[in-house]
Amino acid sequence: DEQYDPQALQVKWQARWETLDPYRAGEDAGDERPRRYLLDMFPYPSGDLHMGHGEVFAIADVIARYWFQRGYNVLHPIGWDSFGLPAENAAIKRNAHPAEWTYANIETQATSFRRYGISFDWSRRLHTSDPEYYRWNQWLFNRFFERGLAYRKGGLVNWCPQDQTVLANEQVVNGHCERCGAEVVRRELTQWYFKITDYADRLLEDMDQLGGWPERILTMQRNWIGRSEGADVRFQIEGRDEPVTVYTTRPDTLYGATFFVVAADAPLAEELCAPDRLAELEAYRAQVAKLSDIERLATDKEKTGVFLGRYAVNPVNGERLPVWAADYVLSGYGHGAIMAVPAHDQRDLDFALKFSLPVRIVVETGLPDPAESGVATPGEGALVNSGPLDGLSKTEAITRIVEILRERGTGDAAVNYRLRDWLLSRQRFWGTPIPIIHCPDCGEVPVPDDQLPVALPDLRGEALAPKGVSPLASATEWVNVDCPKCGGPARRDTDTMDTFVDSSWYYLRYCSPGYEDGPFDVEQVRRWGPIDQYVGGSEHAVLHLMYSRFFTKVLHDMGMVDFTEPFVRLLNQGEVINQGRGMSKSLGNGVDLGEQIDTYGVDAVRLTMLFAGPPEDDIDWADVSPGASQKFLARAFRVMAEAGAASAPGVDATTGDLELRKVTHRTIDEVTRLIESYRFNVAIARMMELTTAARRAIDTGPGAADPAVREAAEALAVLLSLVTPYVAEEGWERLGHGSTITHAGWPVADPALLVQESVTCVVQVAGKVRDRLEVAPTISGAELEELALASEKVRAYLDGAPRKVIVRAPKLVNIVP
Ligand code: ANZ
Ligand code: ZN
Repeated sequence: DEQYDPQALQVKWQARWETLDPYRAGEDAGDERPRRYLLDMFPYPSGDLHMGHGEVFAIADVIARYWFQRGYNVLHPIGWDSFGLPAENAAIKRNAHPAEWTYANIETQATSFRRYGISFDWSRRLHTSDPEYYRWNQWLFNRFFERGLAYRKGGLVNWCPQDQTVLANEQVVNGHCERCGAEVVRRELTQWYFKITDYADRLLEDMDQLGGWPERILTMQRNWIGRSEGADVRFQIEGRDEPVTVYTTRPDTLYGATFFVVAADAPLAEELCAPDRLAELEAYRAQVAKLSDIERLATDKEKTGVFLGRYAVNPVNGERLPVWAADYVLSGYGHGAIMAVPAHDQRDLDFALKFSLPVRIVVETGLPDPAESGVATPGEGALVNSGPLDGLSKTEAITRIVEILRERGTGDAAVNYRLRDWLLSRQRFWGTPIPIIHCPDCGEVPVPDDQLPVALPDLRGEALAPKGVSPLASATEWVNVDCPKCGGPARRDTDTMDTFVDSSWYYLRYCSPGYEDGPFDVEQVRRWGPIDQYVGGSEHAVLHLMYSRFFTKVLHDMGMVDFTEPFVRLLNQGEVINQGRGMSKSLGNGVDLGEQIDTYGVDAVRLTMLFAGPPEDDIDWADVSPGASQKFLARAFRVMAEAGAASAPGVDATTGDLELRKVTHRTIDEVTRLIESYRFNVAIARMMELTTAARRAIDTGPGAADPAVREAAEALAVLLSLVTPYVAEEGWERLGHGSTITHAGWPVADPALLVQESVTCVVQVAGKVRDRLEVAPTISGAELEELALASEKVRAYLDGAPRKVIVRAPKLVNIVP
């Protein structure tokens, strides 16, 4: 039977793979095969797999299957990032437990993954919402706590009024909650933090190990960390003992400072405020509290502020600078206060012009006067109006002013970061309980390791409704415990961890998923780590991908992993869109992965995903044709089936048709290089050409029984096995091979058959064919003309120089005598 029936192949081969278990990683320590670790960002169980999953998992699977064929011992695990808000919101709506929704969706996705033919090692499956997993989140929290890397502090935090929980800075996108889109507000709360700022420099420096990452992601991380160099300058405030320090990247402009600004929401504003202006400040603060940092920093925002009735003293020239409170200075950045240099900083200039404050140029840039143009001049130039700095360049002036400040004890060089500590506590239920007990006498006491996990209490439905404090607080019996230290009455911490904690180390757990003596077996991680190739979306650029790097470094410092970067290479796939736009319910342009598979078959859908373009590019489903993919696969299937029926394995290919052999070996050679460089779409185009060549050899060439046809068909099966495993398996079986194609071995191109192909060029004299030349397909017009005119057969018809030569390289030369 030579009918291509994708659904029948799926049923047949899925069952075989279940029994053969061909994708299990070799665990034997004596296994000498080189190891490779491939990882897809694990899915969130929000429902069934969608088109985006279809793309990313197909991409990663090509790489895994290529490594299998090359003989590597491959680790390609799967698990679920199964804590999080959607499950909780669904549970409230349905008066159920979040676990019900979560684990049902996990089963749905697992079934779809198996059908989709992804080469996972299922024996390593994990779910972060299992107590066996989150126990180790708690264990790791305790280690961080011991090292001073987990701490609690009060301060202004981002609060999502919709989800009723705090958010990390990384989860606030343009002032809105990353999850639900609600506008984030600021609240004063005591929360748990991880001290990621201690690792800011290493997160930057170690980027030189990340040559295999997209430059775009590195840039985003670099900007997020936001390291800048400058100086801390201490200003005395009239009528106050304590000086106030400001951070500036431009200490060279110190003589150009004409006023002084503190963040309106900082406690300092209140401290510095003259008593008769307090009411005005309070009113202003109420207005500022409604704004996000992004809005406050926006350059086009109308400047606002209040004068505090006080003066700061410039440490280098004794000038009195009026002190203002304004929203464009942030409380959480630098020292929450600035020296304002309106001539050379646009925000300061906007403020100065609004409130009629002086503008003094101290860097001569040759540009129009900022006070008149309204445009600040932040560029380079010679210093003026700056006493000892006059005439110096910006760099010289910075060095000099830092020396001066240091001598006088009023300042020093300083480095500043935009990166803030990672706020990790959440006031929601479906996450890892923070393993801390609050004791009135002993303070924060970690739950002893041997009492972990601190399992979630059994709450469901209404009890989970967001109310601003964690739902765990209502589980009285769970909350009230004895202090592990003094035995006195104490209370459990009722917050849960940000789910990004779960994903910060899951890749290590896969190396020893059942391990019970720690989060992972150090020995196994040494064997498999770091991850050779990570595949996933770029939406995690400064979230998961930054947190994971941080965790790895801490674990390195604890002596638990011997590398400092978890992901050697990173591939960010594009999105699957439809009609030029992201798929969404409101646009009604959603495409369902399951339906596509039902219609065209798994292989055709996978092929379509990969053939659409380079993996980094978006795929517009309106522009692709899974139907055409299916037709191609039917042709490929028939080539393999006919070759299989006409000859047996083991024939001597060297006796086969030379033309077809050349095509086969050239295809192998090119596809190898294309797969290595992740140009899967071009590799597939080559496979299509090979199929066409084999078809032609069967129909109009030496016939199906020719050894070259078998050679072509066998190569085609293995090449296709990376992309379309079902048809490849069936073809391989029809070609007379047993077991599974997964480890058949990558074909090797014979260099002798890679010599460049030639084309026949027809040479005409006065419209009649006089010679045929075998030439390289890439020959230039000039070369070809020279060859044609040198031909004896042509010269016999020429009497001296021709009147005209028309060259159509490489196929035709027409000579007019
Ligand atoms: C004086 C000055 C003159 C500045 C000049 C810039 C240009 P980065 O590079 O992002 O670190 N700044 C300091 N603390 C601030 C805060 N809490 N809120 C808002 N702005 C703050 O930026 C450092 C610069 O941002 C500092 O250098 C300061 O303005 C401002 F011609 O000081 B500069
Ligand atoms: Zn105690």
